[in-house]
Amino acid sequence: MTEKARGIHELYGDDRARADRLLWGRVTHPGSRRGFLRGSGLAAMSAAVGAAIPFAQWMPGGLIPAALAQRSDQFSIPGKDGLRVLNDRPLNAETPAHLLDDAVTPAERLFVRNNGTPPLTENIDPLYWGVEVAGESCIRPQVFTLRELQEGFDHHSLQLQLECGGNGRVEFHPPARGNQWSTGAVGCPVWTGVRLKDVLERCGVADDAVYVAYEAADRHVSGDASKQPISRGVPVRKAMEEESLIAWGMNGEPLPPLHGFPVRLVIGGWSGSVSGKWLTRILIRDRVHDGAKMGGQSYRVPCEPVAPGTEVAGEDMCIIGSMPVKSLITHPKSGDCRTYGQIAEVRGHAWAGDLEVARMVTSIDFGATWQRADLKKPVNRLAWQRWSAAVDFPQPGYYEIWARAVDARGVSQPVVLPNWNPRGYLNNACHRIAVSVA
Ligand SMILES: Nc1nc2c(c(=O)[nH]1)N[C@H]1C(S)=C(S)[C@@H](COP(=O)(O)O)O[C@H]1N2
Ligand SMILES: [Mo]
Repeated sequence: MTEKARGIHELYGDDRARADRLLWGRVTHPGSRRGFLRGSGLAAMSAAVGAAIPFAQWMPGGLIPAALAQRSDQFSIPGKDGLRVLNDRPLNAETPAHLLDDAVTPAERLFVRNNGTPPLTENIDPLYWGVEVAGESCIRPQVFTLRELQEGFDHHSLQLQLECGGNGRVEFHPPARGNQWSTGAVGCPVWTGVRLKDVLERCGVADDAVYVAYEAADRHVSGDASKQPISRGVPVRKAMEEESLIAWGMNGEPLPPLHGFPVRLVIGGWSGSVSGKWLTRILIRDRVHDGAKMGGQSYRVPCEPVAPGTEVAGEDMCIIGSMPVKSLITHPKSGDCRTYGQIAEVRGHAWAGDLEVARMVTSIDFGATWQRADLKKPVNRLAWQRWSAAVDFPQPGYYEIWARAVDARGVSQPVVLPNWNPRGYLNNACHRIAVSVA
C-alpha cells in the first residue's frame, strides 16, 4: 500500500503562500511580510493551536505556528481530526475506519475530496450567494439567493451517506491512477436544506428533460479560468427524489468551507461526485450532461466486465449510478489487542446506495463460517445503518474480523475484489481488520 502522507514542513517548503491559503485562507502577497488572517481562517488557526491568538494581526504571512511546527506527529488539516492527507494539490484526505465510529459523522471526521481549488469563502455573505437555475429544459430560468432559497421553500434535515466513487481504489491491481483511497472516503452527516425537487418544480421542468447538473465556484488546478474542475449531474428521476437536497447546513452548523460553504448539493447513495459543492448553477438538461468529468474514463466503468489491465474505449464505458452495497468495521481499531475470554463488541455501518441493507454478517475464520450481526434500520432513506456483533474468540492468537453486508435485493459484498475497472471505482470488497487475542 502506498501512502503519501505529507507533513506541514513539506507543505510549507513547496510554496509558503499556497500553504497559507490552503490551510487558513490567509492571503500573503509576495514581497510583503504581512498575511491577512481573518474570519474563518483565524478561527481555523486558533482551533489548530488551541487558543485565540491576541496578536494575530502581527503574525507574518507564511509562518508555520510554532505549536504545529514543533510537533513531530503528522499534522492534520485545521478543523479535521486524524484524517490522512492523500494529496494537497488539490486537497484530498480520508478518515481512518476507527474514527468513523460515530452514528452521525462530525465535520472534523468527514473526508475531503477536491478536484480543484476551492473558492475563498471568508468574505462571502452567504445570504447573498446566488444559485442560478437554467438549462435547455428549464421553463422559467431564475436566480435564487441563499436567503430566497431559505425563505421560499420548506426545510428538511436528513442523514445522507456520501461516498467517493473511488473509495477503495488502493486495492485494485493493476493500480488505477487517482487518489489512493483505502476505506475512508465515506461519511454520513446530517444535512439541512431544501429539496432540489421543490426548486426544480418552481422553475419548471420541461417534458424533454433528461439530466440535472451542477456548476460550482471552485477553479481548475491549472489556473485556467476557462476550465471547470468538475461539473456532473444525475438523471432527472434521481434529482427529483425527496432526499436530494440543496443544503447549507451540516450537523446543525453552516457548511464548512471545505465541504461547499455556503451551499451544495447532496445526492445520497450515488458517487459523491454528483453532490456539487460551492454550488452556483443548476442546469436542467435535455441530454445527458456533458460537463467536466462526465465523459471518457471519469466516473465511468466498463459496461461489460473486462480482464484486469484491459484498455477500454470511451464508448464502451457506462456512467456510475447508485453505489453498491458496502460496510465498514469502525470498532475495534484494526491491530488492537483483546483479552482472551472476553467477548468483543464489534460494530460499524453498512449502506447500499439507493437500496437498504437487509442483512449483516461477520466472520472470524476467514469466511469459513458467518454469524448474523444485529442491524438497525436507517434513520431515513439513504442513511447508513448501524450494525453490531458480539464476538467470542475460541483461543488466543491472531484473528481477522471480516464484515459483509447484503442489500434488499440479496446482493452481497464480494469477499475478494469486485470487477477491476480502469480508474478503480466501486470497490465494495468486505472490510477486514486484524485483532490479536492474548
Ligand atoms: N464543486 C465541487 N463539487 C464537488 C467536488 C469538487 O471537487 N468540486 N468533488 C466531488 C467529489 S468527487 C466528492 S467524492 C464529494 C466530496 O465531498 P466532501 O469533500 O464534502 O466530502 O464532493 C463532490 N463535489
Ligand atoms: Mo469522489
